[in-house]
Amino acid sequence: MNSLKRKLSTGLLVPLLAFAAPAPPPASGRRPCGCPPRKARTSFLDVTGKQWQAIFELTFHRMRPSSRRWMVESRVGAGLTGLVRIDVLGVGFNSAGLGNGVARAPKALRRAGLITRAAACHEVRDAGDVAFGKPVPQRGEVSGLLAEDALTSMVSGVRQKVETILAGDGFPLLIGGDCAVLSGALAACRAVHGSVGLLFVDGHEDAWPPADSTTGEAADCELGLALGFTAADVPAELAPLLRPEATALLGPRDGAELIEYGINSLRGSLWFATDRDLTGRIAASVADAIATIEMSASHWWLHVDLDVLATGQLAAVDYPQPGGLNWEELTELTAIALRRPGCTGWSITIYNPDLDKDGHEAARIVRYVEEVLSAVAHTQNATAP
Ligand SMILES: [Mn+2]
Repeated sequence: MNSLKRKLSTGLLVPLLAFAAPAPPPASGRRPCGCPPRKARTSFLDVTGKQWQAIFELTFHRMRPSSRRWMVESRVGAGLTGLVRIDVLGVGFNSAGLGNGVARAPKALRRAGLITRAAACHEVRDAGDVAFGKPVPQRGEVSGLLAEDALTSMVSGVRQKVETILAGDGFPLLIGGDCAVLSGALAACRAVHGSVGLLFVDGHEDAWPPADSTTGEAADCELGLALGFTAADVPAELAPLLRPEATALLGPRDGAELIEYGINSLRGSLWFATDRDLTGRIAASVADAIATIEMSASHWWLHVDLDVLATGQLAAVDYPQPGGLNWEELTELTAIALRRPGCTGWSITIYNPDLDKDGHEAARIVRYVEEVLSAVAHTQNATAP
């Protein structure tokens, strides 16, 4: 990159055809013909600056198998392929209304070297922590949600910080806390990009109506609320903002529990694959999920609840279940997602340092982040001109 920059006259925007990557298979019959689309990624490099400024991804669809007419789809995105700076934002929020458990994760992961290890393969800035009101572990009378005031101030705080990061061309990496942090991230994306999609990777569906939740934790409910599937009288910060056709669920395995409690599953309402559905076909499944999301949303968020992993892979979570993915599968899945220009931010939630006295689980999570970023950086190096 540096030698390239030296060769180029400064002050010019130089279009560079980066590569032509094999495209994922068409996800539906909306394509003009059955032949595989061709993709090219064009980048404009500001040689006076330090970073790639934008990535334009072009997809060419032939109208008919032998036709000379092509339909061109273009998409502008940042994504990690854009060599943008990663801004790490801690959100030590525990939906149980407590200051311990998952609330301590950002501190524990920083202590385990998250920032420095991630910075080994990418430009990384520590954007600090989101401040929010003191949680009180009581359920709201109207919403049924625990620690409602702290929850709404946390969601607003995340939204503001993520909006600032996105407006500054950074790539937000949110470290929870639990899944309630997602509400603020989605709101920020929608405010900045106009609409938002979601690749939701979680051992649970997180779509309990708050009043029916046995715990009252917002982290049981955030996806159902974001989709507007659960009719609930909740604060404006948790209003629906996500369309089901722009949402994909990977790895949920709490179907039996939902049946037991009479809670509607999201299966059948949107793109959905349990841990078993994903076994042996991670790459194809993720490509299909993303292709589906991108039919409806040019920008989408990647949410990773670490309880998508099997307990044997990560035990430091509050709600373990049988089954689950292994680290290699989660790493592969995450790297595929982060290579997409439409991926606009990433959250990692649910690690509980109180269940990890010697810190070995924190070290493994940091290694996961490092391996993912290394895989993404490797793609960049292999494809950069
Ligand atoms: Mn979750």
